Amino acid sequence: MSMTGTTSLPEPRQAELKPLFEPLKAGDIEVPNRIFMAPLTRNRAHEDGTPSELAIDYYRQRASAGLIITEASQISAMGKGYLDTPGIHENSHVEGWKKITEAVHEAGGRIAIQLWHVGRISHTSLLPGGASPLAPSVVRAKTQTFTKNGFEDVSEPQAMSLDQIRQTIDDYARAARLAVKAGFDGVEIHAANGYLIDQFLSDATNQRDDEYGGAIEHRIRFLREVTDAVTSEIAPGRTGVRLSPYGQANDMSASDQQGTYGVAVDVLNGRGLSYLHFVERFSRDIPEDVMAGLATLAERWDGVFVPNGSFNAAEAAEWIAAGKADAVAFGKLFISNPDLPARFALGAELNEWDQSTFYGGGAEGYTDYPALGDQLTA
Ligand code: 8OZ
Repeated sequence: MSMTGTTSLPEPRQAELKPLFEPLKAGDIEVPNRIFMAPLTRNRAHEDGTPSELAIDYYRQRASAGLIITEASQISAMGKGYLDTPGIHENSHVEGWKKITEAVHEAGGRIAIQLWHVGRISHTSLLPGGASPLAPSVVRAKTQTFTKNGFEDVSEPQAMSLDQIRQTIDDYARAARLAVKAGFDGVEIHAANGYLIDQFLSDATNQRDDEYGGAIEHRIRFLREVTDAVTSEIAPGRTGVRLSPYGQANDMSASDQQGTYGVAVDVLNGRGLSYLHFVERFSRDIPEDVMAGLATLAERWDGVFVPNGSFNAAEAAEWIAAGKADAVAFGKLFISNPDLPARFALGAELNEWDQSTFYGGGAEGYTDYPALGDQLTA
């Protein structure tokens, strides 16, 4: 048996790591530790968007996380941008996810689903009827996505009509409703990394002149209405939001990062949301002034704050002890270490990850990373 669940976590051997193992109330979600599993795209779902059977084991193995945030899951067929990502818009998806939430709960864990619409980061071959991707404006990203033919340039998007915007907001509400039906403890609104919501926030990708574009007070409208729609279906205290201020993923930029994301934080404040999640850095060499800008934005937030990006255990504990974070989300380390919290507590060696099995494939590099218990009995 792998070490999973919440009761089997050993006492941390290093006193400095204790802050990681304090329980926390993230809105309405009570978590036993501050070690969150970051959302991780793995491209192993069935073609119709139903999560694979393997995903049941994958998430169950990681149930000792304070909170699991699932891989990004499209809220509609038009929200899909890569091959074999899961959805949360059909009953078959609900049935697939139900098996996963039950397995995680049985193992003593908590799991929230990340609600995703890729916007312009897609390809006509992935969309119903070969449609063009949806976006605030016709601004094509200089980036690629993964299709049946391998890596391909993303397609030129169409500018969303007001009807398409309304429909998409309804799709977010339906996804939240289906998430509740599937037994999730919460949802995370993916407003980061240059996907649809982020595309509305940035003045580089949003060139609309209606009430959804122009000044930041208008560009923020889509995030606000999505958040309203989601929290009309699931408690705000069970809704987290992920942002990536200063992020450059998917050809993103914005002329005024501090102003843009400051208003985003303001719009999310005062709602009693579960948490705010920042993608802080994809690598460790982020300039000091960017880190300072991110810290200023985090200070502006009135609730539970969860940074993510290349943290190790000591750093994460330090941030929590210093009041700079309430929990920390770990990505790649959770890919290769299903029992990451136990390993942190014991000061055990960490498995290295294999980047070649991150996206697509089967059990290899997915469900076959050993937990400590497995190694002892192997
Ligand atoms: C890696 C590959 C494909 C998508 C993100 C959902 O960056 C993603 C993603 C990551 O937020």
